[in-house]
Amino acid sequence: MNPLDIEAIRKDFPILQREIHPGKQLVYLDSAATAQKPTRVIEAMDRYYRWSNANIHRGVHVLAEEATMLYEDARRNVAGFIGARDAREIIFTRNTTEAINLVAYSWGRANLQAGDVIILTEMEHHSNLVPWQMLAQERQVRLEFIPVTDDGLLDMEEYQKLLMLAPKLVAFTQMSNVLGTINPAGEIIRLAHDAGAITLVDGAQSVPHIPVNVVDLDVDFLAFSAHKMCGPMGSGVLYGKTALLEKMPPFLGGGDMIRKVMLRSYAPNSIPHKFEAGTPAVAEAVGLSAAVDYLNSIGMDAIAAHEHEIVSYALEQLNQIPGVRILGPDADRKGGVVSFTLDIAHPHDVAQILYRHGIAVRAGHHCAMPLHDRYQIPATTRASFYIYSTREEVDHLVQGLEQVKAIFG
Ligand code: C6P
Repeated sequence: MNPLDIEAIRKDFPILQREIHPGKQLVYLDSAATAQKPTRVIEAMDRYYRWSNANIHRGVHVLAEEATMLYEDARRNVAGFIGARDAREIIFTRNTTEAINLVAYSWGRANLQAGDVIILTEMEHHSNLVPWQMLAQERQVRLEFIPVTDDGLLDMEEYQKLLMLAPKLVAFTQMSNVLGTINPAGEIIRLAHDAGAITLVDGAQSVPHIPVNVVDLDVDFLAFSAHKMCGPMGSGVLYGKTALLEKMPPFLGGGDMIRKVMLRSYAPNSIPHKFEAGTPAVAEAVGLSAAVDYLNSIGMDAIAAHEHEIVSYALEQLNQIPGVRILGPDADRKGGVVSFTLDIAHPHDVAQILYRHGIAVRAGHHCAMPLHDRYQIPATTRASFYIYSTREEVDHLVQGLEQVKAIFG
């Protein structure tokens, strides 16, 4: 595979040219929090508002027709991107969090009773934890967790034991936002199905970075966010198999999700509209579609290969710094995320000093508190990479950490 032309790619992202301090250009190592946006996405949204803005599925004028067409084209484009057979299986949400809540409220409340078991993992983001905890409290559903090993992998033997509890649902992240671990999603799903469970994959970190095909995976629900894949904030996706979505009750009530309304009752619309109440984020769907085109023009295999190269280099370099402890597995089982601690400084202080050098990283628990508890550390500093990340940026990070050591040592 040809390596990416990173210099050309970086020119697509205006923000990367920004000087953060005099003479210090931005080194953006926080793409797991949100990715930067290429000109193509910014322009697609700008064009929509300048030229086609209208409410959709309602008007008869040309603007309404164009806006509706753009919104439904975006749905088809997203379906193609993840290999869905039918665009009706794509529900637009605000983000991954809302997509998972939709499943917990709609599927969960219609299908789960006291004593039913849901299997999650110890490495979940709060978004794939709290909605199930809320459901568990309300319905006395039992939550069980696949343990995480010391080197940041899921303990598959323990998983097989948990499956003997006949769970109704197995919900897990395909890629950890802290450890970077890429979980064996296909195998987890196959085993869950053999045990009679349905599956939900949190694809917030995987869909932007590695090829994901819902038919190959045979996953029942997949949730992800546009803003982590070069698209806008306020746009997310829930993929669901047609047979499941059709049986599920609506999530939110209001306009567009109905076929007919009487004073005391309503008849729901067909999928996907049944799950999209109210005026949707049309410009954001247009932006997401432009992001999909952008990622396709580069190729998801090439993106994954580039990030693998950068993360391998980062691990090699950071491992040479005494006092640095890196969480998670080796580069072969990891996406572009490196979370670490430094023995002599708090993660927040590390991030602050790196920022003085123009390097943007994230410090804290990264919305995965139970995972940090598992490793008995309150917080980590996290560097995360994307298509536009370079080896030189990793070198800046290493130099920045030397500065931190000089200050605290
Ligand atoms: N993680 C991070 O810095 P939303 O906020 O709904 O777009 O995505 C939630 C979410 C769900 N699952 C995983 C694995 C995630 O990483 C995230 C978002 C960001 O790690 C913001 S906390």
